[in-house]
Amino acid sequence: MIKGASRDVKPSKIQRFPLILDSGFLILYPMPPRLHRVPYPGGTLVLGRSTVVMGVLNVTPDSFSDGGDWIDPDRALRHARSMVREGARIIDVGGESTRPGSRPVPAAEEIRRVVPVIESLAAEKVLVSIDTSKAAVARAAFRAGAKILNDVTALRGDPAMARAAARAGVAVILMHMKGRPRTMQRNPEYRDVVEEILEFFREILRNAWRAGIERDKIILDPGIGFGKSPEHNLEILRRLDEFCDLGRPLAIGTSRKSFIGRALGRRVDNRVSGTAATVAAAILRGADVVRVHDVREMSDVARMTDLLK
Ligand code: HH2
Repeated sequence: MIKGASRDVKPSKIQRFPLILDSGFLILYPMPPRLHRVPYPGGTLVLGRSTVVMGVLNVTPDSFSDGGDWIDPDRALRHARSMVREGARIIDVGGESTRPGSRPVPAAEEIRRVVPVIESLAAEKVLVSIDTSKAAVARAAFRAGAKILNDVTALRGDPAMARAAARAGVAVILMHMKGRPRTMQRNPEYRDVVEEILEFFREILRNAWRAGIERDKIILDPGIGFGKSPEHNLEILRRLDEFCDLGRPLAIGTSRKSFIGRALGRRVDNRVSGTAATVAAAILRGADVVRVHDVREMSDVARMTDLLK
C-alpha cells in the first residue's frame, strides 16, 4: 500500500491502482498482475506471468556486439539451440544490423541469411521472431516458420509490411525509433521522451488496427538506443510503467547497448552486469519480454526479479 498526499501521485499511477479517498489522502492498492494472451499462428504467448526472455540471433557480419559471430548457419543454429537450453522462449533472428550508422542490406541478401536458420529452428518447434523492416523478408520468414514480426520501424519502413503481417496472422512487436539508423544518433531531441513515445504508440496502434492487425497481437517496445541520448534511455527505463497504461504488453531491448557502456565506462564485451541492472529495473516497471544476448545470465535475472515483483 502506498500512502501520500494527492499532489504526490502521478496521473499514470492513479490509472493503474484502484484508490479510496481518505480525508485528503489517497490509499492505493496494487492491481493483480496484468495477463496478456498474444496469439500467433498455432499458439499463444501468455505474457505477464513470468518474463519472457527473447534471445538475439544476429545472422549478420556487422551487428554492434556480435557481428560476424553467427553468420555461418551451422554456428547460428548451435547458438540458437544453446540459448533455448539457457531459457530463451523466443529466438529473434535478424539479417540486417540496425546499429547507429548502419546501411540497409538488399532484401535478397537478408532472406539468404535468415531463411535457412528459421527453417531449421521452426522444424525444432522453436518460437522464432523475424527482426526485419522489409515486407519481402518478413513474408519469406513467415513461410519458413517465423510466428512473430519484430519491426523496428513499427510498420513504417515498408508500406507492404502491415498487410504482410495481417495476412500471416503473426504476433507483432512494434518499436519506436526517431529517425533512421544512419542518422538517428545525431543529437536526438524530445520535448518529453515518454510523452512523445506514448503519442507515437497510440498512432501506430490505430494504423495497425486499420491495416487489419488485431490489437491483441501487438507488443510495444520503446526502442532503447534508437534515436535517443543516454539520458533519454535512462528516463524511458525510469518511467517504463507509464507505457503500461496503453494496455499492451511491453518488450525492451537494453542488452549491451552503448548507454550502459557510457554509464559504466565498459566496452561492448563487458556490459553483462550493467545489462542485468537494466533488465531487472525494466521487469519491475512492467516489461513482459526482454530481448537479450546473454541468455543464461538474463534468464536468472528475470526469474529472480519475477519473484520480487
Ligand atoms: N534492438 C536492436 C535490434 N532489434 N528490436 C526490438 N524490438 N528492440 C530493440 O531494442 C532492438 C531490436 C539492436 O540490437 P542488436 O540486434 O544486437 O544489434 P544490431 O542492430 O547491430 O544487429
